[in-house]
Amino acid sequence: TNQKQEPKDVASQEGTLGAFPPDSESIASIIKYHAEFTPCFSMESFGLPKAFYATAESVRDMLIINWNATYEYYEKLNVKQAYYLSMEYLQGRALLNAIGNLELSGRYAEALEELGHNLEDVARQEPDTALGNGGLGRLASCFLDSLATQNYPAWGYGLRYKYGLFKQHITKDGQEEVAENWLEMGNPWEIPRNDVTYPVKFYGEVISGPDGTKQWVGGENVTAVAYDVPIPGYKTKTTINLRLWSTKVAPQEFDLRAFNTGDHAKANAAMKNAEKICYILYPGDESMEGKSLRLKQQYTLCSASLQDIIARFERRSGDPVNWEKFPEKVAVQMNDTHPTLCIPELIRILVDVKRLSWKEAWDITRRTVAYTNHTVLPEALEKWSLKLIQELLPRHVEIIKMIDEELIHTIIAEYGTEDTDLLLQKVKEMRILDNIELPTSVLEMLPKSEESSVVDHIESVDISDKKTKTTDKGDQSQGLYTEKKKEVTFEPDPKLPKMVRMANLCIAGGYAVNGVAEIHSEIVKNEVFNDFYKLWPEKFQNKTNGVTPRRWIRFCNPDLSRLITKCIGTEDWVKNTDMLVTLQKFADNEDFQSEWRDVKRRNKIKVASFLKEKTGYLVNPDAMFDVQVKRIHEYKRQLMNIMGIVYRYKKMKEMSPEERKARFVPRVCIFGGKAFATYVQAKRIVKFITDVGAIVNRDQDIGDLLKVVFVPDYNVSVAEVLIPGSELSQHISTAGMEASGTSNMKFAMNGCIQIGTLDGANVEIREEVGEDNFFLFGARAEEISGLRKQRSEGKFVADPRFEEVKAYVRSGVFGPYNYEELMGSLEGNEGYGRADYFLVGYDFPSYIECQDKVDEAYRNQKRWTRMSILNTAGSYKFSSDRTIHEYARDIWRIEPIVLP
Ligand code: HBZ
Repeated sequence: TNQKQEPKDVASQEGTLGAFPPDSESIASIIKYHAEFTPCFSMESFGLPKAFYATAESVRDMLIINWNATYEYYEKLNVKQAYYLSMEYLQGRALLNAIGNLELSGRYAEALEELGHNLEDVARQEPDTALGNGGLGRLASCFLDSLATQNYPAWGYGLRYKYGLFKQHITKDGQEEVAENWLEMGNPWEIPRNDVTYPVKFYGEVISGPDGTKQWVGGENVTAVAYDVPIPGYKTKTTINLRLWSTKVAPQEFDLRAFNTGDHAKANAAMKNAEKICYILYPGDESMEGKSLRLKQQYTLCSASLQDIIARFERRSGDPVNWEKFPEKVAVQMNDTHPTLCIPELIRILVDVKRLSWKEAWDITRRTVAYTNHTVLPEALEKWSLKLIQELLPRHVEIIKMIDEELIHTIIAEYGTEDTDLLLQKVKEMRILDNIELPTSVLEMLPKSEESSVVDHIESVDISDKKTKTTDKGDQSQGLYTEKKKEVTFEPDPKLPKMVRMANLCIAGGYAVNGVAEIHSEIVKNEVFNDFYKLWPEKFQNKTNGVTPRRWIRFCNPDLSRLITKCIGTEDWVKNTDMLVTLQKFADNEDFQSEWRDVKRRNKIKVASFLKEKTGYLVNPDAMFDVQVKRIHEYKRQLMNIMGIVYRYKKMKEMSPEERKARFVPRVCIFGGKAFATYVQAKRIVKFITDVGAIVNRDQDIGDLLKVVFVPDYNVSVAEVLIPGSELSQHISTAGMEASGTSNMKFAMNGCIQIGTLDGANVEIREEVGEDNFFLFGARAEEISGLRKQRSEGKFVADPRFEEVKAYVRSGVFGPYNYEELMGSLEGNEGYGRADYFLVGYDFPSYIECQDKVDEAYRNQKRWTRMSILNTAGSYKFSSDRTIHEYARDIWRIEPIVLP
């Protein structure tokens, strides 16, 4: 028969942390079993790709045992579960993380040795799971690790994009994007659940029943299929789930008749249309086309996940279902506004399908859903065209309109109808719907048009009738996120699109709203969403981000981890980072310092060989490794970094070799990060950095004193190599613009000292590691708007050193490429993306002066090592275990459940 033989070792496993963890011999036999019986590769050889695949499948077996046990236990106890809904997860590689969490790394290394392979080489075969753009997606992945490790009953929901974040090639023209086909060889970690499917509908129409019920009918139907990715906790049996949805054509949509009559194109169209939804990750950070597809993606995530959550709730409650209890069993966290449609979708299911009243459904929703904000940049706050939503999701528009109406009534209750000017201004700014007439129920409460002072100047407007004549009011409807305009009118401007502001919907529909670092949460409360804060102060919270110490110290930096464990006397710090504070006592201990430096040097050597392999550049491991890795964005100011380097280079060139050596510490300046494909200015910055590198790196006068390297295709795995081997890391965003940052935390954990502005989590990192161990420069958040104003009034006088750098670049030293757009963006008085909106020129002098202090500190290696140790010691707060604990306690109200 072709029946598969289950190897005894797996079948008899009581979970990998049970009484009999497999020894290396049985692991080797399980790996061989998979290579033979679940082959994804040809049979002749047992090369590295096949070895990786079979190894991963053997690990997956163990994870499935724990996954099942966890699932059954939650089911039995009917516990409250949190669900993290995110359009992005940046999981990176899973193999070393999984066997590390299962405490089987040593045995796996031995097993593979027996089979003729080296574990590290095998692990490098794994492609990065890059279903995200940057910080927001990586945060979601760190959260999953912390949830599992701390035994919290929680799941992640996301989309299984066929193509993840693009691969970045660096060519002579700068960045080139190449599709990332991460599923090409199959994905050993996923468990397809062909029986877990839900219908997802688009378009169609809403029909009303005689009893006032609504039905959404017709349209296009696709099927969402669940793919489960087990997420193991560290040293615990708890294995939670990341459920990713893929889409396929719904059976009724496939036109067999067309196919049979030879119209293959027609028959295929529906299939392609359905599959297209999960083809490709939407690259964030900037707007682009394909909006309808993106909205379909967002809705697919919300609809499939909620149907799944509701089905589980119903199954676990038994008959009859008490819907009142839904919020006691379910908490839904929206990772930014991308899953906002959760709100109307939950209401739709409860009202249209489960037949609850509007009031009941709205009440349940407002006790179930919570929202995390990750940005205050006006252009990044999502707005959707009402027309598009109307077309795609007609029933949801009705629901959103009802929520909007309810919100307006709340605003009226708050401000009264006495001062119409004020009331209308608040309504206009806080409404969910932008540039849309007011609902009749609201108009009825307001004084008639002729009594209203604000509409005096508008001719022939009959508000109660909603017939309006238009006047040219310019850009008023954009008022909420940009400048507040004084004039308030009722009538929509036909020249402006009607929009839905997703953040406003999240705040109205969610029971909690949180920012991701203290300074960011303050800006959310006191500036961007201040009106909402005044209305519902109890909703607003801060949850400072964190990163998992498993991936970001224990596994990526084994040498440092060993040293820390030796110093603390236990490995428990990996689960309880508060213990890292103990390192403070050893900061001045010479022996400890010297061991600490040795570890760093070994990691730097690894970085050096990595750079050689990826870029061809040879760097000196004794130079200071100075790193800026993150998405390329103007507000993150990679441009300031490279201009600082150009200044340094120019000064070096002006000096004699002796002077140069005495004045500057040798540095290897490393950049990495992807620019959004159509973000032209960001791509120019990439090109500029690589051009500077090309000139500086071959300059014989300079030699090892300065190297500039752009690492291509920065991703999670590259970060795991670079961060442990870095010494200085740059977090230099214009103050008030970086919500939190999370790589700053990873660098601190790995003993890197930061140069940074008082922005995002830098503020808290500096507090914890101590002012003396952080290189601070630049304007503060509260000064920024004043500085921009000064500039627009032509009052800014640039530092001569800044002028000198611009002129030097323009002189053509770095090649024939036209840097005019880059340099020009730093000049003039007006406009976003121009007139040095990000204040590079203003901060430049304090930045380069601060860099001198960095050199000075580095010359004294004892001082530097002390700073480095104190950074690791002070990083204890930035474990995502702490963050998740706070979410669980303050927002989700869930308790850890330890499996028996
Ligand atoms: O979220 C980042 C913030 O910029 C960063 O400061 C913070 O630490 C991190 C986690 O809280 N935001 C993003 O990464 N945002 C995106 O990647 C994004 C993705 C899709 C979009 C918009 C933004 O449509």
